Amino acid sequence: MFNLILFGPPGSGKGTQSERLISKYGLKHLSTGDLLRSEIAGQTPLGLAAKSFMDKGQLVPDEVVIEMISSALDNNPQAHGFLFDGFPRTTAQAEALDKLLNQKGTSIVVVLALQVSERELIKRLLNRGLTSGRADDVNEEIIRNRIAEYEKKTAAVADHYKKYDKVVYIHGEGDVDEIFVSLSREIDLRDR
Ligand code: B4P
Repeated sequence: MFNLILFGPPGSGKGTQSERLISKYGLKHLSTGDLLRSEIAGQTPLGLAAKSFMDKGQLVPDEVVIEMISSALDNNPQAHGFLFDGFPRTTAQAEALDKLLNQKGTSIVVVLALQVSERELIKRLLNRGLTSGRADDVNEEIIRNRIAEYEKKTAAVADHYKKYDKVVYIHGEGDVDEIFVSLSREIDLRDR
């Protein structure tokens, strides 16, 4: 089983590159952002609770997100591997993920970390806000909150996986196709 984490700050291209990678490698895409937005659209109790955090640019509580991923793993027993997008976002989430995968006799093979400057992140997210309808993309203050949450809580996830020598940094600015080639090269290097 080939499991990878696509890692990086908000707007670094995780969603964009995930779409391409799952179609090339046949992985099951697990995006906590997408899962949460679908709970919001369905007006479920989980979605209603998550919305207040997301609209402010804050992280949703760990236990909510971990439970959601745990169910998604259980619901996809036939998957050849998972691409985790936007998860884990805290060290507690990373430890929980390692444990869940371990119980299934598997683990994370590689963490591909996209690097993009803050100026470019803000530009991309404001631009997406023009058409996405996402409440967390329209306002620069909320975008800055999301980047601050990333620095405060999420950057440490890379340190967690560095202990196991699993992190590879990828330059995430420039042509989407070229970034995809760089990501694919790292996946191809690791025996599937
Ligand atoms: P996410 O849905 O994960 O939102 P994101 O980080 O903004 O997405 P992404 O990084 O994938 O966007 P992309 O670059 O593809 O999370 C939203 C919220 O959900 C969080 O703030 C949090 O509240 C909550 N949440 C999610 N997961 C959670 C968790 N595990 N724990 C707690 N809370 C959680 O796209 C950005 C834009 O850049 C697009 O418009 C794209 O077209 C553009 N772009 C991409 N690549 C480009 C390139 N190379 N050049 C130019 N533009 C590019």
